[in-house]
Amino acid sequence: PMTTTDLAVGGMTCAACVRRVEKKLAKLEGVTATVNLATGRARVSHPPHVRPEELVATVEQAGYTAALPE
Ligand code: 9UX
Repeated sequence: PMTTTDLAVGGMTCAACVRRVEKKLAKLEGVTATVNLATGRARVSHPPHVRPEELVATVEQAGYTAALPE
């Protein structure tokens, strides 16, 4: 059973940014992500043991900002 977490991602300005974020998240075991450039949101499917804070840190390591939306 997967968990879905949405992230607010900042600093993306083009389609290549979107792919960078998606690919960085997909390096985590069992994680897939779809990023919406227009809304600045990433919808992430992941195993329950992958914590949202790890997803945030991963996006930040790709050079973008990330936060858990209100
Ligand atoms: Mo194009 Mo997105 O240079 O950083 S990849 S703006």
